[in-house]
Amino acid sequence: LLPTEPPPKMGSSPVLRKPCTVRAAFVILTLVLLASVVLQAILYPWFMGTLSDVKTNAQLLNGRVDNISTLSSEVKRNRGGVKAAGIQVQMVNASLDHVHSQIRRLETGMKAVNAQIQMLTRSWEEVYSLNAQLPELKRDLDKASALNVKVRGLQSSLENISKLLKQQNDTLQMVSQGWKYFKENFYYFSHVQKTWYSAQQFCVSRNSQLTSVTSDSEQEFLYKTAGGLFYWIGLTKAGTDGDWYWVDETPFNKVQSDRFWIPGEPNNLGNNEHCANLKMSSLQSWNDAPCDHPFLFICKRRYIPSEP
Ligand SMILES: [Ca+2]
Repeated sequence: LLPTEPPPKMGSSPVLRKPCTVRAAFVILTLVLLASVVLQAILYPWFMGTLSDVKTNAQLLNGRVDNISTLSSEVKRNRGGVKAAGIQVQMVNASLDHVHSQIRRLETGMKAVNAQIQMLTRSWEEVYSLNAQLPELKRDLDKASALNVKVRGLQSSLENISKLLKQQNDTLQMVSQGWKYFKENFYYFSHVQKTWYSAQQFCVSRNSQLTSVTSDSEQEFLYKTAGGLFYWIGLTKAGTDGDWYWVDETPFNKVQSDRFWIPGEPNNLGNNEHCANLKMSSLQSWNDAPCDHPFLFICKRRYIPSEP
């Protein structure tokens, strides 16, 4: 703040110039001091005001710095929060992926369910269609049942026809061998004469017996076929004084058989007539005769249909 010393004036002597210089310096110094005081009086308030402003600004700056620090710590805290939030976001993303996969699975399931529903719908339509056809099917079934009954009837008829044919075939075979058929029995009228016992043996060898007679019709058939010739029948006595019996084990009915004897027979002539024979061509045609007498004879075999 001190003014620079003015340069020395040229052309004066150093002795004359010395008091002037001191005064000038004194004046200048005084001026300077005054100027300094004035300046201080003027500048000091301004300087203090400026200093106060600087302090205020410094306080503001401090406050801002504090704010910045606070913000920084908050930023740090927020960073932790952001990290946690990042982890949460990752977890949420993972959950979302899981949910998406669940949704995809559900979609697949829904497609399968839809396919099943369509299939069931088609099946139901088929069932409905079949249901509509039921009355017609029932009518067809009724017809089939009726036909089945007819078929069974025809089958039964065929079986009967088959039995009859078999019977006829058996009859024809027997007839071709000389047997005669009458009311479910075959009869063989011999062409040679034998004693009663030999005749019975012959019949047995042909799977038959000397004939029994159990009805008028059978008696009529026999005597008419015999034609008046003598034929042994299967009636004989148990011992010389025993009862008459049929050799084929048919029970002998003495009362009903009386009408088949020739009147006056059996007379057991010579106490030697123990076998019976046809002698007359009539219902009353039986006679007792000696068993060892040779006569024609009649064998009888019951017709038993053979299995087809
Ligand atoms: Ca006699």
